[in-house]
Amino acid sequence: MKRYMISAFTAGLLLAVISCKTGNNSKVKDTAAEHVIVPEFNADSAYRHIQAQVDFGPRIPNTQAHVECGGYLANMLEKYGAKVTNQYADLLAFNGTILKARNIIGSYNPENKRRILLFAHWDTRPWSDNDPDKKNHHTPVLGANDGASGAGVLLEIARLIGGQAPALGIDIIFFDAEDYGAPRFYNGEHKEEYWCLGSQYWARNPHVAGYNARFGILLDMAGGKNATFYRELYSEKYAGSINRKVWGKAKELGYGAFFTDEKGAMITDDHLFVNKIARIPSIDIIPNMVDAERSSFGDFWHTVNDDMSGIDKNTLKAVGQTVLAVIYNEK
Ligand code: AHN
Ligand code: ZN
Repeated sequence: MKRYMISAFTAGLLLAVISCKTGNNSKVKDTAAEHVIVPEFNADSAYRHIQAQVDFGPRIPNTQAHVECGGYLANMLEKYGAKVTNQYADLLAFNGTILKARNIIGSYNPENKRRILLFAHWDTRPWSDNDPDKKNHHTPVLGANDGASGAGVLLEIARLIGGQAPALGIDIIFFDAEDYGAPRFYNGEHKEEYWCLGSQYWARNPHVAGYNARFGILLDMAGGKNATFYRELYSEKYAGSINRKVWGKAKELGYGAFFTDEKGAMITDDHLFVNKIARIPSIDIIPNMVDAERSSFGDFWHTVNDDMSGIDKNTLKAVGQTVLAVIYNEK
């Protein structure tokens, strides 16, 4: 009887220890469930996606290189597990040219109503009209940074989403015909609506009826050496809290030198039309230098020098990792 009581006592003690342990374990599990795992952005992979686009040559609407690069971007999104929608449209440029445009949309978890929109333009400018040498003004821009960088970073993000889905549905859009705005040497009207033709078209004709997203992030020229990202002013106006979220996350990750906590310029870009027409609060990550002498975006901008030598993997990493951390932390 005594022996039985002792073993009952031991068993009780053992149970207490076990339950105590289980208690601890479940506590650990709870915190683990709250802690999201953000994938590691691979800047080498993003760089290769930029190189691949540049290797097609300038991606000007109505050219063979443009058709081929569009195929590449759509194939990569598909390879990385996105549901791909191609939006083809004839868009009217400032000079009467009809542009055979193609917006390329990659959707993850399309049935999820809670969504984030990531976008970049993929076309390149037909004129280097900001080049210091006037004889280059009719030479197309190669667009390593102005065009390929944003799409390259987003393709790397697509690869990672394909491997590990975040809580929200994600749409990645490569907008066409962003950079066909009237050149400086054009004597006619210069309207802001001559820029961003692809995003204006999509905002009026979303790929899904009644499309909405919690917010949008545009990457434009987000891969250059010594890039500094100021909080762009249309972004502040339409989506100030998203600016704060992104700049805060960048600082937390140690990328505060790229994402300086200061206001920048007001820039007509794809996010303006996503804000105004589609009414999705959207920001622009763009290196807008407020007091720069010749160009507010850097010396490469709309010149014949926008090639791979201006691309910096450190910038790609800072931008890519920050955007990933933001989207994986949304619930
Ligand atoms: C203007 O220069 C008005 N907007 C700049 C938009 C742009 C051109 N982004 C890349 N290329
Ligand atoms: Zn441009």
